[in-house]
Amino acid sequence: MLREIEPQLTEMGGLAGGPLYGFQLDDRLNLPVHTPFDAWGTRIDRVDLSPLWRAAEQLAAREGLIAIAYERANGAWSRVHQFALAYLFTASTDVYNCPLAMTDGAARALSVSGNKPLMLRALPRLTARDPALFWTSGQWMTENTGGSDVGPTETVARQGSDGRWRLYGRKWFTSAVTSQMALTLARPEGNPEGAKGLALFYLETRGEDGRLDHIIVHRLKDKLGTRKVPTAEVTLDGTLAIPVQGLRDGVRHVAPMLNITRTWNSISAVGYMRRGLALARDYARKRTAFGGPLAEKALHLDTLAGMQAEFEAALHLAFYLVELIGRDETGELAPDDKDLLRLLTPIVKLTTAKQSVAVVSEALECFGGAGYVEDTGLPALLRDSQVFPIWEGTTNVLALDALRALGSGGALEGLHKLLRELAQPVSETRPLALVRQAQDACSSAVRWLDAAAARGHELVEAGARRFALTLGRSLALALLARHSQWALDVEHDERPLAAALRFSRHGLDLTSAEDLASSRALALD
Ligand code: MFK
Repeated sequence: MLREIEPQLTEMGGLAGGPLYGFQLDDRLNLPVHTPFDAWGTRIDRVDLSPLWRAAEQLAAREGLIAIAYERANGAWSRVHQFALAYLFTASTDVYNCPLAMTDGAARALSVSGNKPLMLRALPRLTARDPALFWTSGQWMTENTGGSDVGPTETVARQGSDGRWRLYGRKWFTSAVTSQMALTLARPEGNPEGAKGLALFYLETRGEDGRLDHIIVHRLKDKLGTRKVPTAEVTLDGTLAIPVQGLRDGVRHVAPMLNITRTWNSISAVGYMRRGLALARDYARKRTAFGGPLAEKALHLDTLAGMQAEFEAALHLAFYLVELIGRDETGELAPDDKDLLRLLTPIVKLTTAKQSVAVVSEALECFGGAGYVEDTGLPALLRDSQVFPIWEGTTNVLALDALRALGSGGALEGLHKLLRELAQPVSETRPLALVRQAQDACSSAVRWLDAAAARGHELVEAGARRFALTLGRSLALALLARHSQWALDVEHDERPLAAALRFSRHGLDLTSAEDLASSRALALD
Protein backbone atom coordinates (compact mmCIF):
# COMPACT_ATOMS: atom_id res chain seq x y z
CA MET A 1 0.00 0.00 0.00
CA LEU A 2 2.82 2.39 0.86
CA ARG A 3 4.39 1.78 -2.54
CA GLU A 4 1.05 2.54 -4.15
CA ILE A 5 0.21 5.75 -2.26
CA GLU A 6 3.67 7.19 -1.68
CA PRO A 7 3.89 9.00 -5.04
CA GLN A 8 0.68 10.88 -4.26
CA LEU A 9 1.92 11.76 -0.76
CA THR A 10 5.27 12.89 -2.13
CA GLU A 11 3.54 15.06 -4.68
CA MET A 12 1.21 16.58 -2.09
CA GLY A 13 4.16 17.20 0.24
CA GLY A 14 6.08 18.89 -2.58
CA LEU A 15 3.10 21.06 -3.37
CA ALA A 16 2.41 21.95 0.25
CA GLY A 17 6.02 22.84 0.94
CA GLY A 18 6.51 24.54 -2.44
CA PRO A 19 4.07 26.23 -4.84
CA LEU A 20 1.05 25.97 -2.54
CA TYR A 21 3.00 27.51 0.33
CA GLY A 22 4.07 30.35 -1.98
CA PHE A 23 0.46 30.79 -3.08
CA GLN A 24 -0.60 30.90 0.56
CA LEU A 25 1.88 33.66 1.36
CA ASP A 26 0.74 35.65 -1.70
CA ASP A 27 -2.90 35.15 -0.65
CA ARG A 28 -2.27 36.37 2.89
CA LEU A 29 -4.35 39.53 2.68
CA ASN A 30 -7.25 38.07 0.70
CA LEU A 31 -10.29 37.43 2.84
CA PRO A 32 -13.76 36.18 1.96
CA VAL A 33 -16.09 39.01 1.03
CA HIS A 34 -19.79 39.14 1.80
CA THR A 35 -21.91 41.28 -0.54
CA PRO A 36 -25.40 41.51 0.98
CA PHE A 37 -27.10 43.43 -1.88
CA ASP A 38 -26.53 43.76 -5.60
CA ALA A 39 -26.27 47.15 -7.29
CA TRP A 40 -30.07 47.40 -7.55
CA GLY A 41 -30.80 46.66 -3.92
CA THR A 42 -31.77 43.04 -4.28
CA ARG A 43 -30.63 40.87 -1.41
CA ILE A 44 -28.08 38.41 -2.80
CA ASP A 45 -25.79 37.53 0.11
CA ARG A 46 -22.96 36.61 -2.21
CA VAL A 47 -19.80 35.33 -0.56
CA ASP A 48 -16.58 35.38 -2.59
CA LEU A 49 -13.71 33.21 -1.47
CA SER A 50 -10.01 33.94 -1.61
CA PRO A 51 -8.11 32.61 -4.66
CA LEU A 52 -6.23 30.14 -2.45
CA TRP A 53 -9.48 28.70 -1.17
CA ARG A 54 -10.91 28.36 -4.66
CA ALA A 55 -7.80 26.45 -5.71
CA ALA A 56 -7.88 24.36 -2.51
CA GLU A 57 -11.39 23.16 -3.29
CA GLN A 58 -10.35 21.97 -6.75
CA LEU A 59 -7.24 20.30 -5.43
CA ALA A 60 -9.10 18.58 -2.57
CA ALA A 61 -11.66 17.09 -4.93
CA ARG A 62 -9.13 15.98 -7.55
CA GLU A 63 -6.84 14.37 -4.98
CA GLY A 64 -9.80 12.59 -3.40
CA LEU A 65 -9.40 14.05 0.08
CA ILE A 66 -12.92 12.88 0.89
CA ALA A 67 -13.38 10.26 -1.81
CA ILE A 68 -10.49 8.05 -0.67
CA ALA A 69 -12.24 7.27 2.62
CA TYR A 70 -15.42 6.15 0.86
CA GLU A 71 -13.92 4.36 -2.15
CA ARG A 72 -11.92 2.27 0.36
CA ALA A 73 -9.44 1.03 -2.22
CA ASN A 74 -7.19 0.00 0.66
CA GLY A 75 -9.90 -1.34 2.95
CA ALA A 76 -9.45 -0.35 6.58
CA TRP A 77 -6.24 1.52 5.75
CA SER A 78 -7.97 3.92 3.38
CA ARG A 79 -8.53 6.31 6.29
CA VAL A 80 -4.77 6.39 6.91
CA HIS A 81 -4.21 7.24 3.24
CA GLN A 82 -6.84 9.99 3.34
CA PHE A 83 -5.58 11.57 6.56
CA ALA A 84 -1.93 11.35 5.53
CA LEU A 85 -2.89 13.50 2.55
CA ALA A 86 -4.96 15.82 4.75
CA TYR A 87 -2.02 16.18 7.15
CA LEU A 88 0.15 17.42 4.28
CA PHE A 89 -2.52 19.58 2.65
CA THR A 90 -3.87 21.40 5.71
CA ALA A 91 -1.23 23.91 6.75
CA SER A 92 -0.82 25.31 3.22
CA THR A 93 -4.48 25.92 2.50
CA ASP A 94 -5.47 28.33 5.29
CA VAL A 95 -7.93 26.02 7.06
CA TYR A 96 -9.64 24.60 3.98
CA ASN A 97 -9.61 21.52 6.22
CA CYS A 98 -12.70 23.06 7.86
CA PRO A 99 -15.13 22.45 4.97
CA LEU A 100 -13.42 19.13 4.28
CA ALA A 101 -13.94 18.03 7.88
CA MET A 102 -17.59 19.00 7.70
CA THR A 103 -18.02 17.30 4.33
CA ASP A 104 -16.45 14.08 5.56
CA GLY A 105 -18.51 14.25 8.76
CA ALA A 106 -21.74 14.78 6.83
CA ALA A 107 -20.92 11.92 4.47
CA ARG A 108 -20.30 9.67 7.45
CA ALA A 109 -23.48 10.75 9.30
CA LEU A 110 -25.58 10.21 6.17
CA SER A 111 -23.89 6.86 5.44
CA VAL A 112 -24.93 5.45 8.82
CA SER A 113 -28.35 7.18 8.90
CA GLY A 114 -30.15 4.58 6.83
CA ASN A 115 -31.81 7.44 4.91
CA LYS A 116 -31.46 6.01 1.40
CA PRO A 117 -32.87 8.98 -0.56
CA LEU A 118 -30.51 11.42 1.16
CA MET A 119 -27.58 9.08 0.74
CA LEU A 120 -28.33 8.70 -2.96
CA ARG A 121 -28.67 12.43 -3.39
CA ALA A 122 -25.74 13.74 -1.37
CA LEU A 123 -23.06 11.05 -1.10
CA PRO A 124 -22.05 11.00 -4.78
CA ARG A 125 -21.48 14.75 -4.53
CA LEU A 126 -19.72 14.85 -1.18
CA THR A 127 -17.34 12.12 -2.31
CA ALA A 128 -16.88 13.32 -5.91
CA ARG A 129 -13.42 13.63 -7.42
CA ASP A 130 -14.67 15.87 -10.20
CA PRO A 131 -14.48 19.47 -8.91
CA ALA A 132 -17.54 20.34 -11.01
CA LEU A 133 -19.63 17.80 -9.09
CA PHE A 134 -18.02 18.15 -5.68
CA TRP A 135 -20.11 19.53 -2.84
CA THR A 136 -19.00 20.58 0.59
CA SER A 137 -21.23 20.45 3.64
CA GLY A 138 -21.61 22.74 6.61
CA GLN A 139 -22.48 21.81 10.17
CA TRP A 140 -24.77 24.42 11.66
CA MET A 141 -25.18 23.78 15.35
CA THR A 142 -24.09 26.87 17.22
CA GLU A 143 -26.78 29.39 18.11
CA ASN A 144 -26.98 32.53 20.25
CA THR A 145 -27.66 30.19 23.16
CA GLY A 146 -24.29 28.49 22.75
CA GLY A 147 -22.10 26.04 20.88
CA SER A 148 -21.13 23.59 23.61
CA ASP A 149 -24.57 23.00 25.09
CA VAL A 150 -26.85 22.60 22.10
CA GLY A 151 -29.88 21.58 24.19
CA PRO A 152 -31.36 25.12 24.21
CA THR A 153 -31.29 25.31 20.38
CA GLU A 154 -34.02 27.73 19.30
CA THR A 155 -34.37 26.86 15.62
CA VAL A 156 -37.81 25.45 14.98
CA ALA A 157 -38.87 23.01 12.26
CA ARG A 158 -42.42 23.38 10.95
CA GLN A 159 -44.16 20.91 8.71
CA GLY A 160 -46.34 22.55 6.08
CA SER A 161 -49.60 21.26 4.67
CA ASP A 162 -47.51 19.97 1.72
CA GLY A 163 -45.75 17.66 4.19
CA ARG A 164 -42.43 19.44 3.75
CA TRP A 165 -40.35 20.78 6.65
CA ARG A 166 -39.11 24.33 6.87
CA LEU A 167 -36.62 25.74 9.37
CA TYR A 168 -36.89 29.03 11.25
CA GLY A 169 -34.12 30.31 13.48
CA ARG A 170 -30.79 32.04 13.79
CA LYS A 171 -27.47 30.23 13.59
CA TRP A 172 -24.82 32.31 15.30
CA PHE A 173 -21.84 30.46 13.90
CA THR A 174 -21.98 28.31 10.78
CA SER A 175 -19.00 26.64 9.22
CA ALA A 176 -18.25 27.79 5.64
CA VAL A 177 -21.50 29.34 4.47
CA THR A 178 -20.55 28.73 0.85
CA SER A 179 -21.23 25.00 1.21
CA GLN A 180 -23.94 23.51 -0.96
CA MET A 181 -25.58 21.67 1.94
CA ALA A 182 -25.55 21.52 5.71
CA LEU A 183 -26.59 19.25 8.52
CA THR A 184 -28.25 21.20 11.29
CA LEU A 185 -30.21 20.76 14.50
CA ALA A 186 -33.75 22.07 14.88
CA ARG A 187 -36.69 21.38 17.15
CA PRO A 188 -39.78 20.05 15.36
CA GLU A 189 -42.72 22.12 16.57
CA GLY A 190 -44.34 20.61 19.62
CA ASN A 191 -41.23 18.59 20.62
CA PRO A 192 -40.07 18.80 24.25
CA GLU A 193 -37.33 21.19 25.35
CA GLY A 194 -33.73 20.06 25.70
CA ALA A 195 -31.44 18.06 23.47
CA LYS A 196 -33.71 15.02 23.20
CA GLY A 197 -36.36 17.14 21.46
CA LEU A 198 -33.98 18.16 18.67
CA ALA A 199 -33.87 16.48 15.30
CA LEU A 200 -31.09 16.36 12.73
CA PHE A 201 -32.02 18.01 9.42
CA TYR A 202 -30.44 18.04 5.98
CA LEU A 203 -30.72 21.21 3.95
CA GLU A 204 -29.44 22.47 0.62
CA THR A 205 -28.40 26.07 0.81
CA ARG A 206 -29.65 27.00 -2.67
CA GLY A 207 -32.91 26.33 -4.40
CA GLU A 208 -33.31 25.27 -8.02
CA ASP A 209 -33.08 28.94 -9.09
CA GLY A 210 -29.56 29.09 -7.64
CA ARG A 211 -30.57 31.56 -4.93
CA LEU A 212 -30.08 31.00 -1.23
CA ASP A 213 -33.15 29.19 0.03
CA HIS A 214 -34.65 31.57 2.58
CA ILE A 215 -31.27 32.04 4.22
CA ILE A 216 -30.17 35.53 5.19
CA VAL A 217 -26.45 35.98 5.76
CA HIS A 218 -26.11 38.74 8.35
CA ARG A 219 -22.35 38.91 8.40
CA LEU A 220 -19.16 36.93 8.22
CA LYS A 221 -17.69 36.45 11.67
CA ASP A 222 -14.69 38.56 12.59
CA LYS A 223 -12.50 35.84 14.08
CA LEU A 224 -9.07 35.71 15.73
CA GLY A 225 -7.89 33.23 13.09
CA THR A 226 -9.26 30.90 10.40
CA ARG A 227 -10.03 34.13 8.60
CA LYS A 228 -10.28 32.54 5.15
CA VAL A 229 -13.18 30.42 6.38
CA PRO A 230 -16.41 32.27 5.56
CA THR A 231 -17.99 31.47 8.90
CA ALA A 232 -21.29 33.32 9.00
CA GLU A 233 -24.17 34.34 11.17
CA VAL A 234 -27.38 33.42 9.35
CA THR A 235 -31.13 33.40 9.76
CA LEU A 236 -33.16 30.54 8.38
CA ASP A 237 -36.51 31.93 7.42
CA GLY A 238 -38.37 28.97 5.97
CA THR A 239 -35.48 26.99 4.52
CA LEU A 240 -36.60 23.62 3.20
CA ALA A 241 -35.09 20.76 5.16
CA ILE A 242 -35.42 17.01 5.44
CA PRO A 243 -35.22 15.04 8.69
CA VAL A 244 -32.20 12.76 8.46
CA GLN A 245 -33.28 10.12 10.94
CA GLY A 246 -36.59 10.61 12.69
CA LEU A 247 -37.79 13.62 14.62
CA ARG A 248 -35.82 13.28 17.86
CA ASP A 249 -32.36 12.54 19.25
CA GLY A 250 -30.61 14.93 16.89
CA VAL A 251 -27.48 14.99 19.04
CA ARG A 252 -27.14 11.21 18.84
CA HIS A 253 -27.65 11.33 15.08
CA VAL A 254 -25.12 14.10 14.52
CA ALA A 255 -22.53 12.33 16.71
CA PRO A 256 -20.97 10.34 13.81
CA MET A 257 -20.30 13.70 12.16
CA LEU A 258 -18.77 15.14 15.34
CA ASN A 259 -16.45 12.18 15.70
CA ILE A 260 -15.13 12.58 12.17
CA THR A 261 -14.74 16.37 12.43
CA ARG A 262 -12.90 15.89 15.74
CA THR A 263 -10.53 13.52 14.00
CA TRP A 264 -9.90 16.14 11.29
CA ASN A 265 -9.20 18.56 14.12
CA SER A 266 -6.59 16.17 15.57
CA ILE A 267 -4.85 15.62 12.24
CA SER A 268 -4.93 19.33 11.44
CA ALA A 269 -3.45 20.15 14.84
CA VAL A 270 -0.56 17.81 14.05
CA GLY A 271 -0.19 19.32 10.57
CA TYR A 272 0.14 22.80 12.05
CA MET A 273 2.72 21.59 14.58
CA ARG A 274 4.72 20.09 11.75
CA ARG A 275 4.52 23.32 9.73
CA GLY A 276 5.74 25.40 12.69
CA LEU A 277 8.59 22.99 13.28
CA ALA A 278 9.56 22.75 9.61
CA LEU A 279 9.88 26.53 9.45
CA ALA A 280 11.68 26.85 12.78
CA ARG A 281 14.17 24.10 11.92
CA ASP A 282 14.91 25.63 8.54
CA TYR A 283 15.40 29.04 10.13
CA ALA A 284 17.73 27.62 12.79
CA ARG A 285 20.20 26.68 10.05
CA LYS A 286 19.98 30.06 8.35
CA ARG A 287 19.81 32.56 11.17
CA THR A 288 23.10 33.67 12.65
CA ALA A 289 23.19 35.33 16.08
CA PHE A 290 25.75 35.61 18.85
CA GLY A 291 28.49 34.43 16.52
CA GLY A 292 26.92 31.37 14.95
CA PRO A 293 23.81 29.76 13.49
CA LEU A 294 20.96 29.08 15.89
CA ALA A 295 21.35 25.43 14.94
CA GLU A 296 24.60 25.38 16.92
CA LYS A 297 23.15 26.90 20.10
CA ALA A 298 22.55 24.31 22.80
CA LEU A 299 19.53 26.05 24.28
CA HIS A 300 17.87 26.53 20.90
CA LEU A 301 18.44 22.87 20.05
CA ASP A 302 16.97 21.83 23.38
CA THR A 303 13.86 23.89 22.63
CA LEU A 304 13.45 22.45 19.13
CA ALA A 305 13.96 18.92 20.41
CA GLY A 306 11.22 19.37 23.00
CA MET A 307 8.84 20.63 20.31
CA GLN A 308 9.75 17.73 18.02
CA ALA A 309 9.05 15.21 20.81
CA GLU A 310 5.58 16.66 21.39
CA PHE A 311 4.91 16.66 17.65
CA GLU A 312 5.96 13.02 17.19
CA ALA A 313 3.78 11.98 20.12
CA ALA A 314 0.79 13.84 18.65
CA LEU A 315 1.41 12.33 15.21
CA HIS A 316 1.33 8.76 16.54
CA LEU A 317 -1.70 9.47 18.69
CA ALA A 318 -3.73 11.06 15.91
CA PHE A 319 -2.91 8.38 13.35
CA TYR A 320 -3.71 5.62 15.81
CA LEU A 321 -7.19 7.13 16.09
CA VAL A 322 -7.40 7.19 12.30
CA GLU A 323 -6.39 3.53 12.15
CA LEU A 324 -9.21 2.63 14.57
CA ILE A 325 -11.75 4.58 12.52
CA GLY A 326 -10.73 2.74 9.37
CA ARG A 327 -11.07 -0.62 11.10
CA ASP A 328 -14.42 0.38 12.57
CA GLU A 329 -15.81 1.41 9.21
CA THR A 330 -14.81 -1.89 7.64
CA GLY A 331 -16.33 -3.94 10.47
CA GLU A 332 -12.97 -5.06 11.85
CA LEU A 333 -13.32 -3.72 15.41
CA ALA A 334 -14.23 -5.91 18.38
CA PRO A 335 -16.84 -4.42 20.81
CA ASP A 336 -14.13 -3.42 23.36
CA ASP A 337 -12.22 -1.62 20.63
CA LYS A 338 -15.38 0.22 19.61
CA ASP A 339 -15.66 1.51 23.18
CA LEU A 340 -12.00 2.45 23.01
CA LEU A 341 -12.56 4.38 19.77
CA ARG A 342 -15.43 6.27 21.41
CA LEU A 343 -13.14 7.19 24.32
CA LEU A 344 -10.09 8.07 22.27
CA THR A 345 -11.88 10.42 19.88
CA PRO A 346 -12.32 13.23 22.46
CA ILE A 347 -9.05 12.37 24.21
CA VAL A 348 -6.93 12.57 21.08
CA LYS A 349 -8.71 15.72 19.96
CA LEU A 350 -8.17 17.59 23.21
CA THR A 351 -4.58 16.36 23.70
CA THR A 352 -3.35 17.23 20.21
CA ALA A 353 -5.17 20.59 20.19
CA LYS A 354 -3.38 21.73 23.35
CA GLN A 355 -0.05 20.44 22.04
CA SER A 356 -0.58 22.31 18.80
CA VAL A 357 -1.10 25.71 20.40
CA ALA A 358 1.95 25.20 22.62
CA VAL A 359 4.25 23.99 19.82
CA VAL A 360 3.13 26.58 17.27
CA SER A 361 3.51 29.36 19.85
CA GLU A 362 7.04 28.09 20.53
CA ALA A 363 7.72 28.00 16.78
CA LEU A 364 6.90 31.70 16.53
CA GLU A 365 9.23 32.38 19.44
CA CYS A 366 12.02 30.55 17.58
CA PHE A 367 11.90 33.43 15.08
CA GLY A 368 12.13 36.16 17.74
CA GLY A 369 10.45 39.36 16.57
CA ALA A 370 9.96 38.00 13.04
CA GLY A 371 7.54 35.47 14.46
CA TYR A 372 5.37 38.38 15.55
CA VAL A 373 5.38 40.18 12.21
CA GLU A 374 2.48 39.54 9.87
CA ASP A 375 4.22 39.45 6.50
CA THR A 376 6.33 36.45 7.54
CA GLY A 377 3.05 34.50 7.54
CA LEU A 378 3.96 33.17 11.00
CA PRO A 379 1.37 34.90 13.24
CA ALA A 380 -1.45 33.35 11.20
CA LEU A 381 -0.17 29.90 12.17
CA LEU A 382 -0.74 30.63 15.84
CA ARG A 383 -4.09 32.30 15.30
CA ASP A 384 -5.26 29.34 13.25
CA SER A 385 -3.95 26.78 15.75
CA GLN A 386 -5.89 28.47 18.52
CA VAL A 387 -9.07 27.21 16.88
CA PHE A 388 -8.15 23.58 17.55
CA PRO A 389 -8.99 23.58 21.28
CA ILE A 390 -12.22 25.51 20.59
CA TRP A 391 -13.59 24.14 17.32
CA GLU A 392 -15.74 21.00 17.63
CA GLY A 393 -15.79 21.06 21.41
CA THR A 394 -13.55 22.83 23.91
CA THR A 395 -11.03 20.94 26.02
CA ASN A 396 -13.36 20.88 29.00
CA VAL A 397 -16.43 19.82 27.02
CA LEU A 398 -14.44 17.00 25.46
CA ALA A 399 -12.96 15.98 28.81
CA LEU A 400 -16.53 15.57 30.09
CA ASP A 401 -17.41 13.68 26.93
CA ALA A 402 -14.48 11.35 27.64
CA LEU A 403 -15.94 10.66 31.10
CA ARG A 404 -19.28 9.77 29.48
CA ALA A 405 -17.47 7.57 26.99
CA LEU A 406 -16.05 5.46 29.84
CA GLY A 407 -19.51 3.89 29.97
CA SER A 408 -19.57 0.76 32.03
CA GLY A 409 -15.82 0.25 31.86
CA GLY A 410 -15.27 -1.42 28.47
CA ALA A 411 -13.31 1.53 27.14
CA LEU A 412 -10.77 1.52 29.98
CA GLU A 413 -10.39 -2.22 29.65
CA GLY A 414 -9.77 -1.66 25.95
CA LEU A 415 -7.10 0.93 26.78
CA HIS A 416 -5.31 -1.34 29.27
CA LYS A 417 -5.42 -4.13 26.70
CA LEU A 418 -4.01 -1.82 24.04
CA LEU A 419 -1.14 -0.76 26.31
CA ARG A 420 -0.33 -4.42 26.91
CA GLU A 421 -0.39 -5.11 23.17
CA LEU A 422 1.86 -2.15 22.48
CA ALA A 423 4.37 -3.57 24.97
CA GLN A 424 4.48 -6.96 23.26
CA PRO A 425 6.90 -6.22 20.40
CA VAL A 426 9.09 -4.07 22.67
CA SER A 427 12.17 -5.98 23.80
CA GLU A 428 14.86 -3.34 24.42
CA THR A 429 15.12 -2.11 28.03
CA ARG A 430 14.80 1.59 27.29
CA PRO A 431 11.54 1.56 25.25
CA LEU A 432 10.20 -1.15 27.56
CA ALA A 433 10.70 1.17 30.54
CA LEU A 434 8.72 3.81 28.65
CA VAL A 435 5.77 1.49 28.01
CA ARG A 436 5.81 0.63 31.71
CA GLN A 437 5.80 4.34 32.54
CA ALA A 438 2.78 4.79 30.27
CA GLN A 439 1.00 1.85 31.90
CA ASP A 440 1.76 3.19 35.39
CA ALA A 441 0.47 6.67 34.55
CA CYS A 442 -2.69 5.20 33.08
CA SER A 443 -3.27 2.98 36.12
CA SER A 444 -2.63 5.92 38.44
CA ALA A 445 -5.22 7.99 36.54
CA VAL A 446 -7.76 5.20 36.90
CA ARG A 447 -7.01 4.97 40.64
CA TRP A 448 -7.54 8.72 40.87
CA LEU A 449 -10.87 8.33 39.08
CA ASP A 450 -12.06 5.61 41.45
CA ALA A 451 -11.01 7.61 44.51
CA ALA A 452 -12.63 10.81 43.23
CA ALA A 453 -15.82 8.98 42.24
CA ALA A 454 -16.11 7.64 45.76
CA ARG A 455 -16.16 11.26 46.99
CA GLY A 456 -18.77 12.58 44.56
CA HIS A 457 -19.25 13.52 40.94
CA GLU A 458 -18.09 17.11 41.34
CA LEU A 459 -14.55 15.99 42.17
CA VAL A 460 -14.52 13.76 39.09
CA GLU A 461 -15.70 16.65 36.95
CA ALA A 462 -13.07 18.98 38.39
CA GLY A 463 -10.29 16.58 37.43
CA ALA A 464 -11.74 15.52 34.07
CA ARG A 465 -9.32 17.53 31.93
CA ARG A 466 -6.25 16.29 33.79
CA PHE A 467 -7.59 12.73 33.66
CA ALA A 468 -8.19 12.91 29.90
CA LEU A 469 -4.79 14.45 29.21
CA THR A 470 -3.09 11.78 31.31
CA LEU A 471 -4.71 9.04 29.24
CA GLY A 472 -3.84 10.86 26.01
CA ARG A 473 -0.21 11.39 26.95
CA SER A 474 0.17 7.85 28.28
CA LEU A 475 -1.10 6.32 25.07
CA ALA A 476 1.08 8.66 23.02
CA LEU A 477 4.16 7.51 24.95
CA ALA A 478 3.30 3.83 24.52
CA LEU A 479 2.85 4.36 20.78
CA LEU A 480 6.17 6.19 20.60
CA ALA A 481 7.88 3.40 22.51
CA ARG A 482 6.53 0.74 20.16
CA HIS A 483 7.67 2.79 17.18
CA SER A 484 11.10 3.27 18.78
CA GLN A 485 11.55 -0.50 18.97
CA TRP A 486 10.56 -0.84 15.33
CA ALA A 487 12.95 1.94 14.33
CA LEU A 488 15.79 0.30 16.30
CA ASP A 489 15.13 -3.10 14.72
CA VAL A 490 14.34 -2.12 11.16
CA GLU A 491 16.06 1.18 10.54
CA HIS A 492 18.77 1.01 13.21
CA ASP A 493 17.66 4.51 14.12
CA GLU A 494 17.81 5.84 17.70
CA ARG A 495 15.99 9.07 16.88
CA PRO A 496 12.41 7.91 17.66
CA LEU A 497 13.67 6.59 20.99
CA ALA A 498 15.17 9.99 21.75
CA ALA A 499 11.76 11.58 20.99
CA ALA A 500 10.01 9.07 23.24
CA LEU A 501 12.48 9.61 26.10
CA ARG A 502 12.15 13.34 25.86
CA PHE A 503 8.36 13.21 25.66
CA SER A 504 8.30 11.00 28.75
CA ARG A 505 10.30 13.61 30.66
CA HIS A 506 7.70 16.27 29.82
CA GLY A 507 5.37 14.41 32.20
CA LEU A 508 2.38 12.16 31.85
CA ASP A 509 0.34 11.91 35.03
CA LEU A 510 -1.50 15.16 35.62
CA THR A 511 -4.12 13.77 37.98
CA SER A 512 -3.94 14.98 41.56
CA ALA A 513 -6.23 15.28 44.53
CA GLU A 514 -7.17 18.95 44.22
CA ASP A 515 -9.95 19.95 46.56
CA LEU A 516 -12.96 21.84 45.34
CA ALA A 517 -12.94 24.55 48.00
CA SER A 518 -9.40 25.66 47.18
CA SER A 519 -10.14 25.66 43.42
CA ARG A 520 -13.19 27.81 44.00
CA ALA A 521 -11.22 30.25 46.15
CA LEU A 522 -8.33 30.42 43.68
CA ALA A 523 -10.59 30.76 40.66
CA LEU A 524 -13.05 33.31 41.92
CA ASP A 525 -12.03 35.11 45.13
C1 MFK B 1 -12.11 25.65 11.33
C2 MFK B 1 -12.67 26.96 11.51
C3 MFK B 1 -14.03 26.96 11.95
C4 MFK B 1 -14.46 28.29 12.32
C5 MFK B 1 -14.28 28.54 13.73
C6 MFK B 1 -15.24 27.77 14.54
C7 MFK B 1 -15.26 28.25 15.95
C8 MFK B 1 -16.17 27.42 16.82
C9 MFK B 1 -17.49 27.09 16.16
C10 MFK B 1 -18.27 26.21 17.00
O1 MFK B 1 -19.18 26.63 17.62
S1 MFK B 1 -17.78 24.58 17.06
C11 MFK B 1 -18.82 23.97 18.32
C12 MFK B 1 -19.40 22.78 17.84
N1 MFK B 1 -20.11 22.19 18.94
C13 MFK B 1 -19.78 21.00 19.41
O2 MFK B 1 -18.85 20.36 18.95
C14 MFK B 1 -20.63 20.46 20.48
C15 MFK B 1 -19.88 20.39 21.77
N2 MFK B 1 -20.69 19.77 22.77
C16 MFK B 1 -20.72 18.43 22.93
O3 MFK B 1 -20.05 17.69 22.24
C17 MFK B 1 -21.60 17.92 24.00
O4 MFK B 1 -20.97 16.84 24.59
C18 MFK B 1 -22.97 17.49 23.44
C19 MFK B 1 -23.61 18.62 22.69
C20 MFK B 1 -22.85 16.28 22.52
C21 MFK B 1 -23.78 17.13 24.67
O5 MFK B 1 -25.16 17.15 24.37
P1 MFK B 1 -26.18 16.29 25.23
O6 MFK B 1 -27.50 16.40 24.65
O7 MFK B 1 -25.97 16.56 26.69
O8 MFK B 1 -25.67 14.87 24.82
P2 MFK B 1 -25.66 13.50 25.59
O9 MFK B 1 -26.92 13.31 26.39
O10 MFK B 1 -24.37 13.29 26.23
O11 MFK B 1 -25.73 12.58 24.30
C22 MFK B 1 -26.91 12.41 23.54
C23 MFK B 1 -26.74 11.11 22.79
O12 MFK B 1 -25.68 11.29 21.84
C24 MFK B 1 -26.31 9.96 23.69
O13 MFK B 1 -26.80 8.77 23.12
P3 MFK B 1 -28.17 8.10 23.67
O14 MFK B 1 -29.28 9.02 23.23
O15 MFK B 1 -28.21 6.78 23.00
O16 MFK B 1 -28.03 8.03 25.15
C25 MFK B 1 -24.80 9.97 23.56
O17 MFK B 1 -24.24 8.71 23.82
C26 MFK B 1 -24.64 10.35 22.11
N3 MFK B 1 -23.37 11.03 21.88
C27 MFK B 1 -23.01 12.27 22.30
N4 MFK B 1 -21.78 12.56 21.88
C28 MFK B 1 -21.35 11.46 21.19
C29 MFK B 1 -22.38 10.50 21.19
N5 MFK B 1 -22.26 9.32 20.57
C30 MFK B 1 -21.10 9.06 19.95
N6 MFK B 1 -20.08 9.95 19.91
C31 MFK B 1 -20.16 11.15 20.51
N7 MFK B 1 -19.15 12.01 20.45
